[in-house]
Amino acid sequence: MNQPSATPPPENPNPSPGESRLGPIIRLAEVDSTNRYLLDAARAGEASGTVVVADHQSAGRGRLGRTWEAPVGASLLMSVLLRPEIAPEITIASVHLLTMAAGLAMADAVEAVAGFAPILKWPNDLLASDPLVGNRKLCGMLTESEISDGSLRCVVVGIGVNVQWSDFPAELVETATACNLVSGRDISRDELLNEFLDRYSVLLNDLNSVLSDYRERLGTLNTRVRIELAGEAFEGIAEGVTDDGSLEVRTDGGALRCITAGDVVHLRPV
Ligand code: BT5
Repeated sequence: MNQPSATPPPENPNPSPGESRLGPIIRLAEVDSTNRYLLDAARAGEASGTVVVADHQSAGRGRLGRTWEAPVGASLLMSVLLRPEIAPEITIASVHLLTMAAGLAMADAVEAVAGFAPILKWPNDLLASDPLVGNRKLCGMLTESEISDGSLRCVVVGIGVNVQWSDFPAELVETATACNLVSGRDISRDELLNEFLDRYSVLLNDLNSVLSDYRERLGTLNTRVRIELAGEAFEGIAEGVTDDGSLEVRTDGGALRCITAGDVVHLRPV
């Protein structure tokens, strides 16, 4: 692995007292996983707010043991370390707000930098809609928490966004897209990173409206969905998101099911 280089955050240089500030930014040419790197750094005492960005991951982590794949320079690959002091109202039960806030901040950052508004998909994806091929995955998020003695020690929010990529491997060619493909021009990972960090800092300072903003903007709601759980799949209408972040789905039989973890496929709006 190359030596990391740390740069102070260019954004939000004069935060008010009590206001959170993200940074420094540790830049790595190559790492197995920015989440793994930052979780280990957190155990060794790394400060809250530290951001890790890599040009390439050899073992990028997805949810449920899956992987995040991207060639060198194609995805913005980043993780943010948050300790409770940066967002004091966060508890083990409300960590999902940090991921929802990251999704909102990244959707706005993509719109500012690439000129299109991604669709938020439960639990933590951004999709880009293409009139010819439908919705494709632009961004995935993986939040990992460290808990000891029943207390939340730290949270690492990991985000992968396809920024500048045209030649997808066979396994992603029908499901993934990238900012440059949707906007039709080159997009800078650094610009997207800075726009994201500015917005995320603001949301972290006031998480009160995150859940309602997320509900309002979640493309999954009022959509016919297929829910894929371990060993089971069913269809229904996504009707709501509970305060603890679960997805409420009305099945075709009329029951309301609460999904805490699983995969969702957007079928069509209702
Ligand atoms: C996710 O998991 O979408 C979470 C991805 C988080 C990646 C970031 S990168 C920086 C940070 N450090 C890490 O180690 N991870 C985080 P999931 O919902 O399980 O989706 C994974 C699935 O998405 C894979 O099984 C593939 O089908 C697909 N996939 C993999 N790479 C992709 C890509 N670049 N673009 C679109 N889809 C991809």
